[in-house]
Amino acid sequence: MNLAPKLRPFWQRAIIVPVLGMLMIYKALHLPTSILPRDIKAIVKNWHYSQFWMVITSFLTRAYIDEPCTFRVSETIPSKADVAPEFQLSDEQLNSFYKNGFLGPFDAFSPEEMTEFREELLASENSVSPTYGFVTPRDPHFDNPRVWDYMKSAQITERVAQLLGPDLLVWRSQHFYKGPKSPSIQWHQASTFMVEDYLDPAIFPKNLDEMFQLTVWVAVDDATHENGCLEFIKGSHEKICPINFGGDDGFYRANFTLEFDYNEDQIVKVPVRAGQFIIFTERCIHGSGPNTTDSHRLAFNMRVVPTDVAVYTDKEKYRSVYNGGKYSLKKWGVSLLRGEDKHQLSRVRQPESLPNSSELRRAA
Ligand SMILES: O=C(O)CCC(=O)C(=O)O
Ligand SMILES: [Fe+2]
Repeated sequence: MNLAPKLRPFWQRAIIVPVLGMLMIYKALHLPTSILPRDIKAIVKNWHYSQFWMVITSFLTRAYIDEPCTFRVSETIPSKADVAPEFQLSDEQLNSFYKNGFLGPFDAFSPEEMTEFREELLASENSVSPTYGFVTPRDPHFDNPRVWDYMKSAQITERVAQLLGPDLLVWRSQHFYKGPKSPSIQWHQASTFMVEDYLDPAIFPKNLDEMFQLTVWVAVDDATHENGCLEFIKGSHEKICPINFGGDDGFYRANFTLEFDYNEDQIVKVPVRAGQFIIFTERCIHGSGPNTTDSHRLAFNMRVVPTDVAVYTDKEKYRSVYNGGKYSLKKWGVSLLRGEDKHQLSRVRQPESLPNSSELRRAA
């Protein structure tokens, strides 16, 4: 079933809305889900009543962008891992992260390193992913050892550990090629479905109110006001907002507008130079402006969870709402980024590193 968030013709809505009404009643009556077709079962099992209610009462014009949840900010914000002094976040930085939902930029790689890496990424931009069997920006860390080595840089892992804990997994990465004169990536946020499909969550945190995942976004080109640096609505990570289907904005193939009130002074644009990174929670509303220049803006990200968060569990494939295509997860697995995985909740695939990469880095 294609549940891409778009405004459907009236006749389709007139069919889908009563069906969703029946599914909500089915859920409320705790009727057996094992007899239902897979996609229908997923909706009955995974959707909260508030998700059904919003879609039904709006006649399929509004929906939560992701699983509804609120973020509980605690009074004291301790660092969650002991790290070497050079990587230690100050109390001010820790507080700022929890207050705003993002932190950075931090230095990780030199602009010279990024120049070389940029050429490599551009050369592989249109090549078929050995992991998925088609051209996709998803998960370059499985097939490009340099990407994996960059992700494992202590500059990154030691900062993230203080926010998420000592034992960390990467479950997804992506490169972002924003071409010359290309449109914005509109405001969005995510919790557990991770804007991938609307049937199953991708990640399964034990407590939705906690910080259960972070994104690390690394600039390969300088990201500027002109070519579309990342932008955040500070403090918006408290709750997941609804979207209105339709509108002018487009996020890949979907078409929606996020519903939220904010003041202009809550918008923070974060220009960075090549080799710097930003850490943020995907719950914080973010996006990036249009690229108005004649050159590209390249970046890559990774999604990090503590080892007590399961990912995909038994899921074998998913249909990406935004990137398009059916992804077989046969060759996918979580990759240990730092510490140890005592929980072993998900399938594992440890990417290869470049030969002698850690020795090289230590020597540098
Ligand atoms: O690269 C961008 O402009 C958007 C990145 C983003 O949304 C993400 O990394 O979650
Ligand atoms: Fe995002």
